[in-house]
Parts: sequence; structure tokens; C-alpha cells
Amino acid sequence: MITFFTAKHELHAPGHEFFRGERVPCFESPVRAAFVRDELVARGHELRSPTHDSSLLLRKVHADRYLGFLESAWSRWVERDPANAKVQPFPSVWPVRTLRSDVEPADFIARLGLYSMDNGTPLVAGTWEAVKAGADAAASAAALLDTVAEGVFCATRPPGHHAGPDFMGGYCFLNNAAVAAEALKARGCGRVAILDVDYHHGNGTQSIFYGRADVLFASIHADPRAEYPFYLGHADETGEGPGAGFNLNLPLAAGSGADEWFGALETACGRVAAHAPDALVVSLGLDTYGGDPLSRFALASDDFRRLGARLARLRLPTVFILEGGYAARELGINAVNVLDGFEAP
Ligand code: SP5
Ligand code: ZN
Repeated sequence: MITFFTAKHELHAPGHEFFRGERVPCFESPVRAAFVRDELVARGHELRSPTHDSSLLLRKVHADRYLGFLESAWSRWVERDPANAKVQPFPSVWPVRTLRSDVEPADFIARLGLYSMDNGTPLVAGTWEAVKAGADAAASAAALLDTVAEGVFCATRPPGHHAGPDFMGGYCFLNNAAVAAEALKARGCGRVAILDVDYHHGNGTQSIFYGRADVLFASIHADPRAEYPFYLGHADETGEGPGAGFNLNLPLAAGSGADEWFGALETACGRVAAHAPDALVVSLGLDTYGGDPLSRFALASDDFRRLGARLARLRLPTVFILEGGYAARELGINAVNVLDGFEAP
């Protein structure tokens, strides 16, 4: 499968994150993409550099003031104190209910809190360049789909599906799946479906399209009562206004097995087919793997072939976007198994 890949992802290589208030090494690290790249090359898939600029599409997906903040965040952080060049900034205060988010504070950490849903999304000097390259890959994949290919993969990191209209979170900054969907719309697709199979609910993608009927969002994920992102992803979130009925959440109990997972996949595929989209975007998280260090589903490597084969039966032009998956060594095998299952005769 034609795959967009660029070494620019290496510019986003934070040293640590927080877990239960303690500093721990980052789960979301450059070796993830290296394992995916190596497996793609070993199995004969073609790697290409992004060809399209996503700037205009990003303005459809994200608020201008959020994009402005993100693009200049590192310069502002280091301007505040040159010693910050060696420090990862984290938010420590958030505008929760009753507090105002319409007034942008002057203080950098206060603005970081305004634009973050958690303290688990470290920002470094190269973050903007890396995430912009990921969004460019999503735009490039959509451009190939209508002429050249039935399936295109974006082997990009960091992931994107937790990033909402005006906030980062869950290792995500720019919502690549939403960029791909908007790119497909701009290229003439009347209806698009996004199927999110990451272990975690794609809260950012859901929120971006929650009021829209043209972009269906369907997601299979761990019940947010027990798992990140905790505050979105319940079954009763079905869309609002014109988007009512165009959001489908299929939460499963943490610990669910492959049978339950593939049962939910059938339901999701049925809803996608009923939408009759012109193209499909798959938020391809591989953290449903039994060996994943963050997650509690139990898919085996062969199950990812089965996932790819089931998606192929939808017979839709499909953009695959890499999301989570933290068993780095197996990530390449599992991701490429999906692609090979999709392309198998
Ligand atoms: C894209 C994506 O998969 N983002 C996931 C963000 C999850 N962030 C919360 C991490 C919590 C760490 N839990 C560690 C459990 C170790 N047993
Ligand atoms: Zn995930």
C-alpha cells in the first residue's frame, strides 16, 4: 500500500510524561514509527514523502487561536526564559466548568492549560514541525485516493484523534483523521465515514464532527468509565442538531476479548455501509493488541489481518491513519497486517 512517511516525526521526541503524578519515559516515542517503517519496507510497501500542504484544511478542523498558539508555542516558551530550552512545559491549571475560556491569558502555562485536556501531552521544540508533517501526510493521502489508490496509509506520529477543535491531549496535537476527512470533502466526496479502532475513544474527532451529518464518526473503544479519555465516548452520544444519528460509540469493557471486539466491528461496519460514504478514514490505533502496555483488550497479531480483510469488504476508498499502539516492537507487524489483510485478494 502506498504509505506516507517522513523522518520529521523524529523532531517530536519528548523525554518524559506524567503518570499518576510521577515522571515516566514517554510511551509515544519515535521508535514506534521506526518499527512501522521497517516492517513496511520489509514487506514491499512503497514509502512516499507528503506532497500536499494542509494549512487551509487545518483551519477547517482547528480554531485559529489554537493553531496560532501551537505554531509559536516553543518560541514563546523559550522567550519567557532561555533556560526553558531544556525544559518540557506542562499545564498545571485548566478552565473547567464555571471558568472562562474565551479570554486568552498572557501567561504561557495558563494558555497551555487553556489549549490542553490533560498533562500527558508533552510539547518540545520540534513538535510543530512534526505534527504539521503528519497533517500534510493526511492531506496527501486524500489526494491520491480519488485517482490512484483504493487504500493509502499515513505512518505518522504523534497520533491525532484526541486533539479537538481547540485543544491537544492524549499525545495528540493536530487531528490527522479530521484533516483527511476534510481533504476528501474538498476533493468532492459528499459523504465521508471515519471509523476509529484505537483502544481509546477518539474524543477529538467526535467533537469536530458532532454537529454534522456529512461525516459519520463510529468508534470501538474501552469504556470511558474506566479508561482514558474518561469524559467522552459513551454510547448515548449520538450527535446533535443536523449531526443527530451520525455519531456511533461502541464502548466495550476493559478486558474484552477478540469475539466481543469483532462483534462491535460488525455493528460499526454496518453503520458505515448504511451511511453510503464516498470514502472511509480509519483511525488505526493498534493499542487493542494483547501485548500493549497501556491497554486492556486482547487482539492477537493475526486479528489485525482479519480487521483489514473486513474493512476491504466495505469496498470503499480508504485512508488509514496511524493512531496509538505502544508495544513498539509489534506495532509494525500489527499495522502492516491490517494493510496486507486489506489488500489480500
Ligand atoms: C492516541 C492514544 O492512544 N493516546 C492514549 C493516551 C493515553 N494517555 C493516558 C496514559 C495513561 C498511562 N497509563 C499507564 C498504565 C500502565 N499500566
Ligand atoms: Zn489509544
